[in-house]
Amino acid sequence: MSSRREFIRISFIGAGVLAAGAGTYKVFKTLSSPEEVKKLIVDLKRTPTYCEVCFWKCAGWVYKTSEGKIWKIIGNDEDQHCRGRFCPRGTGGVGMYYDEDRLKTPLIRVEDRGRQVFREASWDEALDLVAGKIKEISVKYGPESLALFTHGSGSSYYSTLFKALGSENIAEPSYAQCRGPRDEAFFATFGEEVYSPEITDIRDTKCLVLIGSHLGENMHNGQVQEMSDAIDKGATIITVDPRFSTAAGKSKFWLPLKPATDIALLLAWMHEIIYNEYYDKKYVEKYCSGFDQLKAHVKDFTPEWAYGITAIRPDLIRRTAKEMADASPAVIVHPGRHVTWYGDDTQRVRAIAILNALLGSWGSRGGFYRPAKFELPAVSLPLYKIPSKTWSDAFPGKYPVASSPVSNALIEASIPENNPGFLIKGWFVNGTNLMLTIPDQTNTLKAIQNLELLVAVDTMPMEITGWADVILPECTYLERFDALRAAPHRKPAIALRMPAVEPLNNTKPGYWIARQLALKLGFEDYFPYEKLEDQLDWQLKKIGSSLEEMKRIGVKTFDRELDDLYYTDNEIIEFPTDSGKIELYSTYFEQYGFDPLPKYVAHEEPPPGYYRLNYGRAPMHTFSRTSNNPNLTDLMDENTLWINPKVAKEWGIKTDQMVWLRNQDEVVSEFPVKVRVTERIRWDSVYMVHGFGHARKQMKRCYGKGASDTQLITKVLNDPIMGGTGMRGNFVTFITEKSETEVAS
Ligand SMILES: Nc1nc2c(c(=O)[nH]1)N[C@H]1C(S)=C(S)[C@@H](COP(=O)(O)OP(=O)(O)OC[C@H]3O[C@@H](n4cnc5c(=O)[nH]c(N)nc54)[C@H](O)[C@@H]3O)O[C@H]1N2
Ligand SMILES: Nc1nc2c(c(=O)[nH]1)N[C@H]1C(S)=C(S)[C@@H](COP(=O)(O)OP(=O)(O)OC[C@H]3O[C@@H](n4cnc5c(=O)[nH]c(N)nc54)[C@H](O)[C@@H]3O)O[C@H]1N2
Ligand code: SF4
Ligand SMILES: [Mo]
Repeated sequence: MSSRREFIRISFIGAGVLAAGAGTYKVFKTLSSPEEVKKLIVDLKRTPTYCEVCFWKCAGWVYKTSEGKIWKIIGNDEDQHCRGRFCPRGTGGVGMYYDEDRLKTPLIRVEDRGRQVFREASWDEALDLVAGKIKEISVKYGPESLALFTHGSGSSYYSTLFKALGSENIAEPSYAQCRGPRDEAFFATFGEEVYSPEITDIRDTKCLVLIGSHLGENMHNGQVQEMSDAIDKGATIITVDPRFSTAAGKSKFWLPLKPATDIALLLAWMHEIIYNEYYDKKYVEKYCSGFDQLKAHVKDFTPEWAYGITAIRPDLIRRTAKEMADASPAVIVHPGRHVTWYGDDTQRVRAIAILNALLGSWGSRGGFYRPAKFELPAVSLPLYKIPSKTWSDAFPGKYPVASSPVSNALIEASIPENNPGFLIKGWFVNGTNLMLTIPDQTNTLKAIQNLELLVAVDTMPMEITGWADVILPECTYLERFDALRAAPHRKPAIALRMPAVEPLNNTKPGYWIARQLALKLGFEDYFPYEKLEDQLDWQLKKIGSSLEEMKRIGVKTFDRELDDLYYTDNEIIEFPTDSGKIELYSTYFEQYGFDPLPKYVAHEEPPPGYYRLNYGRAPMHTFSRTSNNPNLTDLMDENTLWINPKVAKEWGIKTDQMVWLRNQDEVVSEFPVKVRVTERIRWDSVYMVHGFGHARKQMKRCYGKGASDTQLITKVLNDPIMGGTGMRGNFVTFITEKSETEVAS
């Protein structure tokens, strides 16, 4: 098979609530959109949007008061992503607009990096400076020495600009810090990935297996609502998590495995399912290749073998394997989303993909459905220059299966000591707070210090902006048009985002910023529309709609071309893999020198007195982006450190006590964090919610609140297959008292 890098198959066809943990439920209930509220406000002026508080991109309505102030955002009933209800974060998105600490005007650094002193500038001056520097770097070192780090809706505009410049160094943290291993693992197995929103048919499932996916805290809206429905309909939930997550509280089986041992459990499940002949024989015979090799491979991986590794009792492994088999094919072993944990993540998710194939869930009702995506007409642009070097030439041969640029590889390529094939000299950072997003902060700073240009486009004075030479303030999603949302789902659909209000202060939409830079750089042909809304109207008219119509309805859903949400009995399917089959044995990985079948390899354990640093999500926050949001800080204004009672007793630590953390590399948390003593975490780990411990005083509400997991993730377990940054191999110990000088430093 040709590498996915050259060949990404677009395989789309044709054009709640989790009543989990009382806390989650209550928040969702009070903040979402009860019918009474909807009735009350239906006559008021409303504008459509899709949410930018996370990447589920729920479509909703923004309502304003009679004075024209944004009052409330609620879900659009027509939208498959949210089914008429927003999650607490989406509802609280209004706070992004009202946050008084927002960036207000372009800023230019006046002192060296590290001394965060800026002066205000006009857009013209700031953009002239950026365009001039981009041109200079591009001429001096070649356009490949420029890298774009980007996340969120604006990505497409800056990507166009970069491709016009001749650089394909365009990385999103949602690949190598998030779902990259999963995408490559499913691609190797089925020739297809699981997309976003995931194509999990949770609505109709009889058994949902969550391996570290903490739905209910991970508040991906549609999935959480469908999970709640499935539970109501009697589905079995099996949660594998060393922590008693909200989802574990809703599960028939909670398997509190020893961290980092999932592959052993997955192999034992395969053993049970194959050797008891629980697997879907017809499906496997018809669609899969490599069964005999898999059978031989898992021969010795008995539940007893796995017990010694995972601490999950053999009878529990057997019962849960049977439970999955009984539900087959209406069973989902969830692929997860943030899967960059231990460096063997692609192989772990491969094991998950194989298990789904054995159970016949791929293409089955209650398993994985076939997505449909609306293909919008594209504006024709001049051809892009073919770059002479791309990100993979920086370290030839590294991460051969990565199908998207690896953000951390671009950072490595910005450090001369690493002897990259070419050196990156300028970063353009849009909508990603790299300092809290990429592990090993010292390394990121080292890279930054070698740059000749760092531009940050953001809405808030986040950590990354402090290191920028030029800060460009974007207006929030509530104040701008963006590209039409056309994400895959059961039915093809499109959604419109338009401004509910004028941009506050001197902020501008992403499209405008990218286009102005393009004009200054001589690439106006790539941005043929002065205003994005004119382009949207052109696209919409081509498909028989219009901007006017979309302003009225917000979301337009289309029928599928064929009635083929699931495979049918007589269907002959050629999977886009080498063999045309679902590859239980991956010839694709083998070809690149990686294990064709997943293996369990033991990971390092915490040294005495240290605990594995575990992290995750809270229902009312998204990463670091919401920590200063006035509405959401009202609900949760700091993270806490979960400690098992046994450990707390050993250390004499009590709930609400403040502690600092020191990791295996002697890094001490900048701020103390409040302890929560709870049985819900194993004795060998501690847990905190990601996104807190902000160090910028400009963000008054969140400065110094809680601790930053990222600061303590100095050891990165790189996935050799696709470059993912495994972040769960860090160990911390407690500092219960710090001298005043230590605290001040
Ligand atoms: N330690 C640790 N690291 C992680 C994770 C973790 O759990 N722990 N999670 C990983 C995962 S799964 C992911 S997907 C990534 C997420 O990584 P990021 O997307 O970088 O996460 P955020 O911290 O939310 O940073 C978003 C930035 O965008 C800005 N922003 C918000 N809205 C807009 C907008 O409309 N326009 C612009 N221009 N900027 C905007 C915010 O102010 C913020 O600075 O992080 C990864 N890194
Ligand atoms: N509220 C909210 N929801 C979000 C987000 C958000 O910021 N806020 N971000 C969204 C994004 S981009 C992503 S990628 C997802 C991420 O969310 P998910 O993909 O669901 O989860 P992870 O962050 O990978 O995993 C967190 C869980 O893994 C468990 N865990 C830790 N170590 C192990 C282990 O060794 N084995 C097993 N089996 N489990 C382990 C933790 O205890 C925790 O419960 O969330 C999405 N949803
Ligand atoms: S899940 Fe919540 S935060 Fe994410 S897009 Fe939907 S409403 Fe917004
Ligand atoms: Mo993510």
